[in-house]
Amino acid sequence: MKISRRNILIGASAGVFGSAATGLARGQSHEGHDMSQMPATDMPPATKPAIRPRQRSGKVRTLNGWTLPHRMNNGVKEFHLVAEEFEHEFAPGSKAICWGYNGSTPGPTIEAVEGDRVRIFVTNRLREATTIHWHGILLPSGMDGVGGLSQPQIKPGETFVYEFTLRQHGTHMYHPHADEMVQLAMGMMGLFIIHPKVGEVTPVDRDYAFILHNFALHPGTRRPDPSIMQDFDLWTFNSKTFPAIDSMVARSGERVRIRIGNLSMWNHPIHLHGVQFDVTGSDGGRWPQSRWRSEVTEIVGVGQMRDIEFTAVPGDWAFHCHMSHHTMGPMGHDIPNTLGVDQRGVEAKIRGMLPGYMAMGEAGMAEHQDHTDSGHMQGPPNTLPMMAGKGPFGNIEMGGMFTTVKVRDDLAPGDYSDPGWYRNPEGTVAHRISGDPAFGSPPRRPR
Ligand SMILES: [Cu+2]
Repeated sequence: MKISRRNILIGASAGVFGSAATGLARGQSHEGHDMSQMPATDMPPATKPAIRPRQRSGKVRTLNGWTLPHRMNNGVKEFHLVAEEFEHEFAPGSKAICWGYNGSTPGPTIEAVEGDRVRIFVTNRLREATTIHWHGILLPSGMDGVGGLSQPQIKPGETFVYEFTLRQHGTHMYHPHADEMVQLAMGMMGLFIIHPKVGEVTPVDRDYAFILHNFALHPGTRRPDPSIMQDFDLWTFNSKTFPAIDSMVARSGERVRIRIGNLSMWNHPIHLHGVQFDVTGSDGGRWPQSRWRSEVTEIVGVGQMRDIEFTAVPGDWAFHCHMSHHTMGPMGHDIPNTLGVDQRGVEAKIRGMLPGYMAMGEAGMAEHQDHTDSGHMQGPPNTLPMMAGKGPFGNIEMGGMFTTVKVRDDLAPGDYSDPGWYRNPEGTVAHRISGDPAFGSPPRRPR
């Protein structure tokens, strides 16, 4: 295996999940009980709830995530989710104590097929009550998971069982409907994907999925702040920020679907370069082709799901939220605007008191990445730089809801490994032809 940053990341998270598993084995209340005495429906699917495997399974590729294994029990698909606390890394340099399921935020993706009967055990290992709402899924009222309304809360230490038959297909989510503001802000969410029973008219070759979210992790703190309503500093795809978000790879000509859910506190206009994509589905399932829309940006509103599909064309293509503050990492809010301000005098004075102080921002903010990358300017502990990521031509200057779609002619079908940077055909890259600001005679609007 080639050693890459991504491999190292996966290795690091395996360590985290490994210790979570140890904790589970110790604390499982049913461990050591004689399970043969219990009625089948009360029996959890495994003595230990699943933790993230190294090899991902399932037809959907959950960005930076994984699919929850199930077991069959008399024709019923059984899953086991555990609500719990663990340490999560947003990107190297920023970790927090988060809440989620089975050791991860988002929790593992549940995948099933229309017509399946599913039984889902939910164990609460938090210190407060929770429930799970199956967002967008058609089911009996008592299985809807709204604490107090459709069921009693699941108290700490308890396991509840949900059971229903899937009567639809589409891209769905699960999340708590108990102390929602806190539990969502801490990272509790997951994808629930239901494949159609009969195959799809236009099949897809690659099927990616992720959830948009936001976290408020104040400098130097270890837990997201649930009271923040707007000024978030971590804008995430599946609880990761660029450059820690996986690239989505495909072979030229393949049909790619990206399923996007939104459980954040903002709507996000999601933009893909290089193609016009079709918006083909939502929690309402895959739409009839007559309803597909050709777009390059699609707003995914809070609580909504959108599926987009396109035919892959070779290149490295940016894929990001179009709200520019959402593609950048933690930044000071309400800072003075230094654009156009000559700060040399101030800098000299402050340097007298604070050696190494450096004024910045007179011409723009892009210099920020050079300062933070080189290490001579460092943010407070446990914060990420606002701009990060290196490409083949230099700094990418992004840090939040940003990743790339990498399409190659020579990628084998089913190969998801990162192919490196695109090698542009000769003569197809923008390049410098002058270094003179007075170059040429461009027309200017007369004043
Ligand atoms: Cu956004």
